[in-house]
Amino acid sequence: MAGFETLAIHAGQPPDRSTGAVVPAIHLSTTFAQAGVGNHQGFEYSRSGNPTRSALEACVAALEGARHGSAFSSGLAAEDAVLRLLAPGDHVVVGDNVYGGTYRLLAQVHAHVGIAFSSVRLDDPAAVGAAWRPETKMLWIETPSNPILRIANISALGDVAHAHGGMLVVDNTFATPYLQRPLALGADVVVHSTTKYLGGHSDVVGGFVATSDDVIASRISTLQNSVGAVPSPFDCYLLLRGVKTLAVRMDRHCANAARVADALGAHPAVDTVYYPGLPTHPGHATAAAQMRGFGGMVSFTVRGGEAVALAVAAATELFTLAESLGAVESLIEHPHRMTHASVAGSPLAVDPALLRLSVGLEDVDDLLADLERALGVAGGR
Ligand code: P1T
Repeated sequence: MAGFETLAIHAGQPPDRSTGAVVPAIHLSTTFAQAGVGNHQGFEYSRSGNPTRSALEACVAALEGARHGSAFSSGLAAEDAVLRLLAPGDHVVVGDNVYGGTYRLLAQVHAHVGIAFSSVRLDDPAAVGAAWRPETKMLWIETPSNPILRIANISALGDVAHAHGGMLVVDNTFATPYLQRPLALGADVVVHSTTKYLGGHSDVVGGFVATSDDVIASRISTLQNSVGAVPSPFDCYLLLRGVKTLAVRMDRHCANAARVADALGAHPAVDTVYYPGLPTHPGHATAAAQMRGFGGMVSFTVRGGEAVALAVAAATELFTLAESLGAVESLIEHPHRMTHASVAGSPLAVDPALLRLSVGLEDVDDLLADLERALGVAGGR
């Protein structure tokens, strides 16, 4: 099988047979001519299937080592499709550190149709087994997790889920398939917010579901067509373009993030640094075993609590204060009030002194200078 970088550039997108174009066309057509009823060239109507989307689906599925992939209009739309695999009365065990929107989808949407959930720390597989109920069908994890970069052992948790007859879903948004391939480690389904590293340029919102299970894949594709949360052809083109450089971007994200994590760890205004590449991180050994690199996300708490955290977030200049992550430009955000506002008061609540960085691809010395200055301005020392 071809290597990752080769697949990222070529999978699902051979040169166009009729024109020789090396870049997939943006097929805007909503419908496709049929020579006779049911006699078509693989496409009928663009919600059900579109050539630009098919190229993206083949490409990202190949990167995840999956037999099937379905693209969605956002990460949450992809998650929603996966949760719709469940029926009223079913139960989900979810990691106790996940994106706020994932919690909101469970608590405010799927709970209302009878899907119960409970959260558990993932670092002890026995505790996850203990949280399993007779009606539990799914274990949902993020690793590294949003926002404090906890690491879960994918293969151990796959074993727990399978021993109970359930499925393991891994949100691979933070790692990307370049750094981690959950299906090869025993996961049943991978979900992505492609808005993040796969797009990589903060200009497209999207989601993805990858699986090698034919039954799950067929159900997801029925949901994709029946519910209709599909990405536009232009969004698919932007994602195909972004994915081509994923490997080189991730290498630099990892290198820059490691430098930032080291600098923060040595800074007197910083309390705790969360980065799985640090040997002191409790998940470091697991991350080193199941990931190719430690990723571009770094979180930290500041001494002085929320007020100092808000001041630092307002004081950085290169790190733009904004939600989202995974693109070329560096971002800073305050999870308690921003991305994780919906988990306030729940067992998933995050520390108000926490700041999250998406370390981008700028000159790392400029990034370090920006943080140093902001931590000083904010009166952290
Ligand atoms: O925003 P959307 O494309 O719908 O993806 C949702 C989502 C799913 N999974 C993870 C791990 C995520 O981080 C997200 C979105 N997260 C942010 C917008 C954020 O700033 O954390």
